[in-house]
Amino acid sequence: MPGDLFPETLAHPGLTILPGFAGEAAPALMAAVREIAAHAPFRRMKTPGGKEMSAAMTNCGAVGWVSDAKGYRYQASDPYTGLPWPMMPVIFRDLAQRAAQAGGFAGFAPDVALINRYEPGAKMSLHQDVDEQDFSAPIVSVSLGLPAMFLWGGAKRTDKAARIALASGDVLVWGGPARRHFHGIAPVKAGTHPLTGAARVNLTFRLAM
Ligand code: MD3
Ligand code: FE
Repeated sequence: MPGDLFPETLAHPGLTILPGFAGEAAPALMAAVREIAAHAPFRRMKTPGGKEMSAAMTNCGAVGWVSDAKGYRYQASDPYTGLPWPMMPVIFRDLAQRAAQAGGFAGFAPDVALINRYEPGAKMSLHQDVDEQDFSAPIVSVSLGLPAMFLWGGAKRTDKAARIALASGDVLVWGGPARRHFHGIAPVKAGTHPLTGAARVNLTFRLAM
Protein backbone atom coordinates (compact mmCIF):
# COMPACT_ATOMS: atom_id res chain seq x y z
CA MET A 1 0.00 0.00 0.00
CA PRO A 2 1.45 3.40 -0.94
CA GLY A 3 0.54 4.83 2.46
CA ASP A 4 2.98 2.48 4.19
CA LEU A 5 6.06 4.13 2.67
CA PHE A 6 6.06 7.49 4.45
CA PRO A 7 4.69 8.40 7.88
CA GLU A 8 3.30 11.70 6.55
CA THR A 9 0.97 9.79 4.29
CA LEU A 10 -0.66 8.01 7.21
CA ALA A 11 -1.68 11.34 8.70
CA HIS A 12 -3.13 12.57 5.39
CA PRO A 13 -5.35 9.95 3.72
CA GLY A 14 -5.40 10.27 -0.05
CA LEU A 15 -1.96 11.92 -0.14
CA THR A 16 1.25 10.13 -1.07
CA ILE A 17 4.50 12.03 -0.53
CA LEU A 18 7.43 10.90 -2.69
CA PRO A 19 10.46 12.83 -1.36
CA GLY A 20 13.02 13.46 -4.09
CA PHE A 21 11.14 11.33 -6.63
CA ALA A 22 11.90 13.89 -9.39
CA GLY A 23 15.42 14.74 -8.20
CA GLU A 24 17.24 13.01 -11.02
CA ALA A 25 14.88 14.29 -13.72
CA ALA A 26 14.77 17.84 -12.33
CA PRO A 27 17.29 19.47 -14.72
CA ALA A 28 15.56 17.97 -17.77
CA LEU A 29 12.16 18.97 -16.39
CA MET A 30 13.37 22.57 -15.92
CA ALA A 31 14.83 22.64 -19.45
CA ALA A 32 11.41 21.56 -20.73
CA VAL A 33 9.71 24.26 -18.63
CA ARG A 34 11.96 26.89 -20.27
CA GLU A 35 11.13 25.56 -23.74
CA ILE A 36 7.41 25.65 -22.96
CA ALA A 37 7.69 29.19 -21.58
CA ALA A 38 9.46 30.31 -24.77
CA HIS A 39 6.19 29.55 -26.62
CA ALA A 40 3.60 30.12 -23.88
CA PRO A 41 5.16 32.72 -21.58
CA PHE A 42 4.59 32.79 -17.82
CA ARG A 43 1.97 35.39 -17.01
CA ARG A 44 0.12 36.51 -13.91
CA MET A 45 -3.54 35.83 -14.51
CA LYS A 46 -6.38 37.80 -12.96
CA THR A 47 -8.97 36.21 -10.72
CA PRO A 48 -12.63 36.66 -11.69
CA GLY A 49 -12.65 39.33 -8.95
CA GLY A 50 -10.00 41.31 -10.86
CA LYS A 51 -6.97 40.67 -8.61
CA GLU A 52 -3.66 39.68 -10.18
CA MET A 53 -2.41 36.37 -8.77
CA SER A 54 1.10 36.49 -7.31
CA ALA A 55 2.22 33.24 -8.97
CA ALA A 56 2.89 33.39 -12.72
CA MET A 57 1.45 30.52 -14.78
CA THR A 58 1.62 28.73 -18.07
CA ASN A 59 0.47 25.30 -19.31
CA CYS A 60 1.28 22.50 -21.67
CA GLY A 61 -0.96 19.74 -22.95
CA ALA A 62 -4.24 19.45 -24.86
CA VAL A 63 -5.79 22.15 -22.68
CA GLY A 64 -4.59 24.73 -20.17
CA TRP A 65 -6.05 26.25 -17.01
CA VAL A 66 -6.89 29.93 -17.35
CA SER A 67 -8.46 32.59 -15.15
CA ASP A 68 -9.89 35.95 -16.16
CA ALA A 69 -12.94 38.15 -15.60
CA LYS A 70 -15.11 35.40 -17.10
CA GLY A 71 -14.00 32.82 -14.53
CA TYR A 72 -11.78 29.76 -14.16
CA ARG A 73 -11.71 27.14 -16.92
CA TYR A 74 -9.63 24.86 -19.12
CA GLN A 75 -9.26 25.80 -22.78
CA ALA A 76 -7.34 24.48 -25.77
CA SER A 77 -5.74 27.78 -26.76
CA ASP A 78 -3.50 30.14 -24.85
CA PRO A 79 -5.40 33.45 -24.50
CA TYR A 80 -2.06 35.30 -24.39
CA THR A 81 -0.81 34.07 -27.80
CA GLY A 82 -3.99 32.70 -29.38
CA LEU A 83 -2.03 29.51 -30.14
CA PRO A 84 -2.60 25.96 -28.88
CA TRP A 85 -0.67 25.23 -25.67
CA PRO A 86 2.70 23.52 -26.26
CA MET A 87 2.52 19.72 -26.29
CA MET A 88 3.23 17.88 -23.06
CA PRO A 89 6.84 16.65 -23.20
CA VAL A 90 7.35 12.90 -22.93
CA ILE A 91 9.49 13.36 -19.79
CA PHE A 92 6.55 15.16 -18.11
CA ARG A 93 4.04 12.47 -19.05
CA ASP A 94 6.42 9.70 -18.03
CA LEU A 95 7.25 11.20 -14.62
CA ALA A 96 3.57 11.91 -13.85
CA GLN A 97 2.61 8.37 -14.77
CA ARG A 98 5.37 6.78 -12.67
CA ALA A 99 4.55 8.97 -9.66
CA ALA A 100 0.82 8.25 -9.96
CA GLN A 101 1.58 4.53 -10.08
CA ALA A 102 3.72 4.84 -6.93
CA GLY A 103 0.73 6.57 -5.31
CA GLY A 104 -1.67 3.79 -6.25
CA PHE A 105 -3.07 5.29 -9.47
CA ALA A 106 -1.74 3.10 -12.28
CA GLY A 107 -2.60 4.27 -15.80
CA PHE A 108 -2.81 8.01 -15.05
CA ALA A 109 -2.79 9.87 -18.39
CA PRO A 110 -2.87 13.62 -17.69
CA ASP A 111 -4.07 15.98 -20.43
CA VAL A 112 -2.56 19.11 -18.87
CA ALA A 113 0.39 20.27 -16.82
CA LEU A 114 -0.28 23.61 -15.14
CA ILE A 115 3.07 25.26 -14.39
CA ASN A 116 3.23 27.75 -11.52
CA ARG A 117 6.20 30.06 -10.98
CA TYR A 118 6.63 31.69 -7.56
CA GLU A 119 9.15 34.44 -7.05
CA PRO A 120 10.00 35.25 -3.42
CA GLY A 121 6.88 36.63 -1.71
CA ALA A 122 4.47 34.93 -4.11
CA LYS A 123 1.86 32.61 -2.56
CA MET A 124 -1.29 30.72 -3.35
CA SER A 125 -4.23 31.22 -1.00
CA LEU A 126 -6.28 28.26 0.22
CA HIS A 127 -8.46 26.99 -2.63
CA GLN A 128 -9.97 23.81 -4.09
CA ASP A 129 -9.20 22.42 -7.56
CA VAL A 130 -12.70 21.76 -8.88
CA ASP A 131 -12.52 22.81 -12.54
CA GLU A 132 -11.72 19.29 -13.73
CA GLN A 133 -14.41 16.92 -14.97
CA ASP A 134 -13.27 13.61 -13.46
CA PHE A 135 -12.43 13.58 -9.75
CA SER A 136 -11.48 9.90 -9.79
CA ALA A 137 -8.18 10.86 -11.44
CA PRO A 138 -5.39 11.99 -9.09
CA ILE A 139 -3.34 15.17 -9.28
CA VAL A 140 0.45 14.83 -9.33
CA SER A 141 2.53 17.79 -8.13
CA VAL A 142 6.27 18.26 -8.72
CA SER A 143 8.27 20.91 -6.82
CA LEU A 144 11.39 22.44 -8.40
CA GLY A 145 13.75 25.11 -7.12
CA LEU A 146 13.21 27.12 -3.94
CA PRO A 147 11.53 25.33 -1.03
CA ALA A 148 7.99 26.17 0.09
CA MET A 149 5.51 25.44 2.83
CA PHE A 150 2.47 23.60 1.50
CA LEU A 151 -0.77 24.29 3.36
CA TRP A 152 -2.96 21.22 3.51
CA GLY A 153 -6.47 21.98 4.66
CA GLY A 154 -9.60 19.90 4.92
CA ALA A 155 -12.90 19.56 3.14
CA LYS A 156 -14.01 22.97 4.51
CA ARG A 157 -12.17 26.27 4.09
CA THR A 158 -12.25 26.77 7.86
CA ASP A 159 -10.58 23.40 8.64
CA LYS A 160 -7.17 23.95 10.19
CA ALA A 161 -4.38 23.54 7.61
CA ALA A 162 -1.37 21.30 8.23
CA ARG A 163 2.00 22.56 6.98
CA ILE A 164 4.20 20.29 4.85
CA ALA A 165 7.67 21.48 3.81
CA LEU A 166 8.39 20.87 0.12
CA ALA A 167 11.87 20.78 -1.43
CA SER A 168 13.08 20.60 -5.01
CA GLY A 169 12.39 17.16 -6.49
CA ASP A 170 9.57 16.30 -4.08
CA VAL A 171 6.46 14.80 -5.68
CA LEU A 172 2.96 14.60 -4.20
CA VAL A 173 0.09 12.44 -5.43
CA TRP A 174 -3.49 13.27 -4.39
CA GLY A 175 -6.55 11.21 -4.92
CA GLY A 176 -9.81 10.06 -3.46
CA PRO A 177 -11.52 12.39 -0.97
CA ALA A 178 -8.29 14.40 -0.58
CA ARG A 179 -8.68 15.47 -4.19
CA ARG A 180 -11.27 18.08 -3.16
CA HIS A 181 -9.48 19.40 -0.09
CA PHE A 182 -8.47 23.03 0.38
CA HIS A 183 -4.77 23.67 -0.13
CA GLY A 184 -2.32 26.50 -0.73
CA ILE A 185 1.29 27.70 -0.63
CA ALA A 186 2.67 30.08 2.02
CA PRO A 187 4.67 33.08 0.72
CA VAL A 188 7.93 31.76 -0.76
CA LYS A 189 10.99 32.95 1.17
CA ALA A 190 13.81 34.86 -0.54
CA GLY A 191 16.67 32.77 -1.90
CA THR A 192 18.19 31.33 -5.01
CA HIS A 193 18.38 27.77 -6.26
CA PRO A 194 20.83 26.39 -8.86
CA LEU A 195 17.96 24.95 -10.90
CA THR A 196 15.58 27.92 -11.02
CA GLY A 197 17.36 31.02 -9.70
CA ALA A 198 15.15 33.12 -7.42
CA ALA A 199 12.01 31.08 -7.96
CA ARG A 200 10.00 28.00 -7.11
CA VAL A 201 8.39 26.18 -10.02
CA ASN A 202 5.56 23.71 -9.50
CA LEU A 203 4.10 21.34 -12.07
CA THR A 204 0.62 19.95 -11.48
CA PHE A 205 -0.48 17.14 -13.74
CA ARG A 206 -4.22 16.83 -14.12
CA LEU A 207 -6.89 15.09 -16.12
CA ALA A 208 -9.10 18.05 -16.91
CA MET A 209 -11.42 16.96 -19.71
C1 MD3 B 1 -4.50 18.93 -3.22
N1 MD3 B 1 -0.55 24.44 -6.72
O1 MD3 B 1 -1.88 24.72 -9.03
S1 MD3 B 1 0.59 21.73 -5.67
C2 MD3 B 1 -2.56 24.53 -8.02
O2 MD3 B 1 2.59 24.27 -5.27
C3 MD3 B 1 -1.87 24.40 -6.71
O3 MD3 B 1 1.85 25.41 -6.94
C4 MD3 B 1 0.26 24.42 -5.53
O4 MD3 B 1 -2.51 24.27 -5.73
C5 MD3 B 1 1.67 24.70 -5.94
O5 MD3 B 1 -3.79 24.42 -8.02
C6 MD3 B 1 0.14 23.16 -4.78
C7 MD3 B 1 -0.14 20.45 -4.73
C8 MD3 B 1 -1.59 20.24 -4.99
C9 MD3 B 1 -2.15 20.48 -6.22
C10 MD3 B 1 -3.47 20.19 -6.44
C11 MD3 B 1 -4.27 19.67 -5.45
C12 MD3 B 1 -2.38 19.74 -4.01
C13 MD3 B 1 -3.71 19.45 -4.21
C14 MD3 B 1 -5.61 19.35 -5.66
C15 MD3 B 1 -6.36 18.82 -4.67
C16 MD3 B 1 -5.82 18.62 -3.43
FE1 FE C 1 -4.60 23.79 -6.34
